[in-house]
Amino acid sequence: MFDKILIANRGEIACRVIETARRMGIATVAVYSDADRDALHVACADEACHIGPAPATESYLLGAKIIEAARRTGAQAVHPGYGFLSENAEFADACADAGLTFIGPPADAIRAMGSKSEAKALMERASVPLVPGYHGTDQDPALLASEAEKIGYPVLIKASAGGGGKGMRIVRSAVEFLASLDSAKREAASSFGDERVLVEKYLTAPRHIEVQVFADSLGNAVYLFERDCSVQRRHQKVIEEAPAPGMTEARRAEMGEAAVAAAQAIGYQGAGTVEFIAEGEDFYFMEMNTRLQVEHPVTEMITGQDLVEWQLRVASGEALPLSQSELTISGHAFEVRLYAEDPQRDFLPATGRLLHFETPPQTRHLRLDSGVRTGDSVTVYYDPMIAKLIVWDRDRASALARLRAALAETYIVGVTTNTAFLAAVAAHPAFAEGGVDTGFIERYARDLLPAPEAADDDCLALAALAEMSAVRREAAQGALRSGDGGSPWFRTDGWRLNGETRRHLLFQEGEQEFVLDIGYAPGGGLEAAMPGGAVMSLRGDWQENGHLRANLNGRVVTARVLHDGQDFTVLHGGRSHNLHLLDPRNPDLAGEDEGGQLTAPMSGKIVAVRVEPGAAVEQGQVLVVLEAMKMEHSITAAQDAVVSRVFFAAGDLVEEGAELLSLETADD
Ligand code: MV4
Repeated sequence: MFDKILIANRGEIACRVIETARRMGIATVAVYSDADRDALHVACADEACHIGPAPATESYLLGAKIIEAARRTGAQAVHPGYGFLSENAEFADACADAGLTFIGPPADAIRAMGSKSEAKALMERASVPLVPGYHGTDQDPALLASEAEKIGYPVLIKASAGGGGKGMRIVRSAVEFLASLDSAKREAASSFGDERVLVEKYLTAPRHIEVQVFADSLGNAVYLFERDCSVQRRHQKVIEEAPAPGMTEARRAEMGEAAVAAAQAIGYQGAGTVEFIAEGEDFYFMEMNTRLQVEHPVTEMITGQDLVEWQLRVASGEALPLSQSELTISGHAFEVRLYAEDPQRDFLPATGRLLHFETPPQTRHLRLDSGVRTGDSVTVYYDPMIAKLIVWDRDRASALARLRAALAETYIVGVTTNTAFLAAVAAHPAFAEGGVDTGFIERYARDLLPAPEAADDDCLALAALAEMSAVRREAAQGALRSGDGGSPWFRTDGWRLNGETRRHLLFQEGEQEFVLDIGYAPGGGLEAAMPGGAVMSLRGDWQENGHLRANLNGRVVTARVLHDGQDFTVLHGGRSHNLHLLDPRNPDLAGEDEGGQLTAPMSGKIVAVRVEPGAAVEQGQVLVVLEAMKMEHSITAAQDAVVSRVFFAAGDLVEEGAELLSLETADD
């Protein structure tokens, strides 16, 4: 076994690998960019090497820097995690050339699965079931059209070099074929530098079922059963589970054996995933991922195995820890990916500092794989995944109940997240039924993306209690400092020296405003007239753990209220509300004129700056094009103006709210 390994990754997967290495007594070396000096993965490792500036192309994607770091620290092997260099055959070769073990498959196995059409040809020879279609080298459009006719419409044109949905075109009838072929070829050429395509029967409502495989260097190979990852949004997985709902023992063995055959056909070693799409009784090979995947924890939960430990054993030349007959499934597991993104704004990635990050405590039923902690920032430089929440229980229904409960007790403040969206998916009756297909999210988008609910009376009452108790505490501290123990501030009946026994509290949330009229009640506690007219009696105490335990009209409610100056975040009932208290003595400049500058509406990359300083622009004219989450957004002039300064250029990464350019308008 290795004495020391280097982890060529960051975030949760780097932490995950370090954890197993530590348990096995293997020393760890982390690598980090400028943006990750204080990151959790650096703190967890025994040693760490700086490898460059924040952009991944200048740090985590630079194989030479990573190999140099391994040399310098005496690491014997490199774990690539997922993403970055994990499926880069040249990097795997470079590791071998430097005398380092790449903890992953042989470079040639990565290459064999890199091309879709070559992979299909290999799989065909290994008798792995393929979607009916054409994946030959002759690319004559007339031939492709006649193949489409043979397959029968609808068909799907895919880029041979592609993956992940890029360059795909659905063709519903023969009249559309040649036009779709042209556009698929153009996209394939620009995305992959290779315009070759293949044509397949298009399955309209498939499920995504993938099989975990493992092979060692001694010729053994096993499957660790399947994961169902059908709940996806634009090819991004949202919830994964194991085992797949409705899977029979016979089908499981059939798919598992096909997956093992696929791995053996390319001389595979290490952890791999064979992806299938399944419809009805049929399943077909899609692609093979030659890495440990994000969703591997659900497999670990149902098999009781540590897949990183398996990877380390196999890479160091040991045999697989278990044979096929020794592997069994116990219970059911779900994983959700908590992302910094805004479901209300087309899931645009969000950035910011995690002011508060809270999940229920980890138990054998709940696992949290995270690469960040409270106080860390989510930046534009890397994938915005915050953590993975994984639950396990004896059966699917119990595990799903645990997932819902865990999401209801997950509170993240400081960055917008998909937590409420995940909770809506987990709560959906069609998902509870099990066995949804890849169209689930689109089909139920209306249920899953409800308009955000306004703060209700309970939420406002909790914020008001926090404000009133803060005022009382400040006053009490003032009295203590002045040694005036008999100060009327200590009285709880609301008597006030300045006679201010009632207050109007004006809370703002987004565009909405809420006014409460609150005061001390004659019998003790507080009484508030709520915005809708209801009257509530309120009492509350802060508990040791920072929770506010309140009594609202006789109901006992426990919530977390984070209070920072005029800003209150109320975390209650699985929802989070940000309320801003308008201070009557120091009113904010509401409706401040921001005409003089133009800021980035979201974090992303500048694709083009269409104007120069001095340019006169018209209302509606495109000034800057910003790319975020693989989509382009045009930023236009709100009124006629002259550009005075431009702060960024094409290729720059910008954070949400960054000033892009300054404008002079006629009335300035
Ligand atoms: C398909 C398909 C239907 N029929 N192939 C999407 C990305 C790539 N991994 C393969 N994909 C698909 N290939 C045929 N012949 C539907 C998809 C597909 C999909 C597959 C798995 C999970 C989610 C998906 C979402 C949309 C489309």
